[in-house]
Amino acid sequence: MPRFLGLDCSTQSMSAVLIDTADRAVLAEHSVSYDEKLPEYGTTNGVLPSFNPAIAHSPPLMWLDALDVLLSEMCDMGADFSQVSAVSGSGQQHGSVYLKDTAGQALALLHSERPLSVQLRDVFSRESSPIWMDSSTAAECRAMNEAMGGEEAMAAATGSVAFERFTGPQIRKFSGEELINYKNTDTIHMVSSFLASIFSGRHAPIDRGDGAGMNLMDLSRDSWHPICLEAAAPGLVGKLPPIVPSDTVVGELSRYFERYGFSRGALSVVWSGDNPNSLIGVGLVEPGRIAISLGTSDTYFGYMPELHADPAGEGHVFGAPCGGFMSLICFKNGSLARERVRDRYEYSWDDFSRALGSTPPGNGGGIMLPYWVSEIVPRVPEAHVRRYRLDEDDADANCRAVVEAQMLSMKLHSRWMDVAPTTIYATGGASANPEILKIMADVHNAAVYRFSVGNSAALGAALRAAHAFHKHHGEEMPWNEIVGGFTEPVKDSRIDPDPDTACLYQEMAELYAACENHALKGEDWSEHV
Ligand code: ADP
Ligand code: XUL
Repeated sequence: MPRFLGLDCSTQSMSAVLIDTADRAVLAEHSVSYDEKLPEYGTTNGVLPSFNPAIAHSPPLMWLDALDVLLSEMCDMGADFSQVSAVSGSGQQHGSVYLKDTAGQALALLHSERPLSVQLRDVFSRESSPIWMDSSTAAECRAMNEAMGGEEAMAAATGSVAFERFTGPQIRKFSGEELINYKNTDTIHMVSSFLASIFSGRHAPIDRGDGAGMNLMDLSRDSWHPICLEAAAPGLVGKLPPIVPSDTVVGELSRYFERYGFSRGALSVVWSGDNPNSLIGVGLVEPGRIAISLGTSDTYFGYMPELHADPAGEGHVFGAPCGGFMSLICFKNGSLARERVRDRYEYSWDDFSRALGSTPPGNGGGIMLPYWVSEIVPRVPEAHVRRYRLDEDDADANCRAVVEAQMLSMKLHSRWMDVAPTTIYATGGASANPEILKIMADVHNAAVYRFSVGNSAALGAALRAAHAFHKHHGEEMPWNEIVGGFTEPVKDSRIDPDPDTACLYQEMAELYAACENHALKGEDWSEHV
C-alpha cells in the first residue's frame, strides 16, 4: 500500500493530507489553526502583534507545536502512518528561519520522548520569522535592485523585481539592524527547508521552486546568484543551504516521528513553497489552464515552460516542481479583504453569499478599490479603500464590489502571462463559495471548476513525495500519471460564464483600470465617473 503524506505550513494553519496512490484515494485530511489551538503564542491569523503595520512575523516554535498537535490529533482520529513511504511538505513562501550553529546537532539528536518545541527551543538566533505579509523592506529592495543594475535586470535574473516580502531583502534588513544576531546565525532556512530539516533530522536543502521566491537565486541556472548574495548581506553564501531539484530525497525520516507511528526507513523529501506545491496539487503540469487560489492571499498562477518575467515587475516566475517554471501573481487583499467587508457589516458567509446573489453584475457602476491592507499588486504601500458610485452604507453592494474588484484586478494584472484561460481551477478556503466563483467565471469569461481536496498545497506535497519516492527507486513516473485521479475537479462543479455578463465585465475592466490608475496617482477619480 503506497502511502504518502503531504504537510502544509500556511499563514493561519498547519494541515496534512494522507494519500494512497494505489487506490488514488485521500485517506485523511486535517488542519489545525494556530490562533485556536496555540493561543499562548498570541498570534492573530497566525501573525504576531506589531506596532508597525508593515511588520509581519510569526514564531517558528509555534509551527513546531502545531506540527505536533496536528499529527497527534490525526493519530487520535485513526490515521495510520506506519505504511507511509515518503513525506514532503509545503511552506508559505518567502518566510525565513534563523538558526544557530547548535541546530545541526539538535536536529540529529531529535528523539521521540519530548515535543519538538522543547528539544529545539534554544536553536534560534532570531525568535520570530518574517513572513510573506511583511512589507517593511522598501529601502532594502531599492538597494538590491540597484546592485543588480535595475529592476529589469533583477527580474530577468531571479524571476521577480525585489519585493518587500522576498527573503533576500528581509535578510538584508536583519543584517543591517541586528548585525550581532546575524553573525550568530549559522543557517538561514526558508519555512519550507526549515520544516524539511525537522523531518530529516539534519539541515535540508532548498528546492528550486521555493528558492525562486528569495531574490537570491539565478533562475536559469538553479544556483545562488553571487551579486544578489553580496547585495543582501556579508557572508551570506556560507549561511544558505544548497539549491536542489524539487524531487530530491533528503534522507530517511528522523526518529522523532516514530512517536506518531512512522516506520523506520520512510523517506523525507525536500519541501517546496505553497504555490509550487499547489501547481501540482491542482494538476497544472502542462500549460493552458490556470488556477486561482482564494486563501489568506489570493494567487493567480499557471505552468510556464519558458522563463519570461513580467515587464511591469508585478508578477513572479518560480521554479515548477515538474520542471520548467510557473508564473504567479499574489494579491494580499484576498480573504483578508473579503473578511473585512463581511465583518464591517456583521455578516456571516451565508449573508455574504446572499448579498452576491441579490446584487446585479456590474453593481450598478459601483466600484471599490479594495486595499484593506497594503497591497502587493498593484503596489499600494498603505491600506487605502476607495469607493466610486458606491454607498458605504449599502452592505450588499459593498460585498459585490470587493469580489468584483478582486476578479477585475486579476484579469488586468495577469495580461503579461499571455494566457487567455478558458478553464480556471479554483482552490483555497473561499472556493467553497459558489457565488464568488460565479463572478470569477463571468469576469474571466472562463469555465470555473472547484476541487474537493481543500488543501491543494498539502496534496501537491504528497504527490511530490510519491514522485520522488518512485524516482529514488529507479522508476520515475510521468507527472500526468502521478497527478491522475487526484487532481480532477469536483464533478458538477463547473460554472460557465454568461456571455452577456462577460461582455459587461469586459467594459467594466477598462473603467476599473481607469479608477485604479487615477487613485494610484492620487487623483480624485470620483469627479470623473
Ligand atoms: P490559507 O491556507 O492561506 O491559510 P485557506 O485556503 O485555508 O487559507 O482559506 C481560509 C479562508 O477561507 C478563511 O480565512 C476565510 O476567509 C475563507 N472562507 C472560508 N469559507 C468561506 C466562504 N464560505 N466564503 C468566503 N470565504 C470563505
Ligand atoms: C506568493 C505569496 C503568498 C505566500 C503565502 O508570492 O507571497 O502566496 O506564498 O501563501
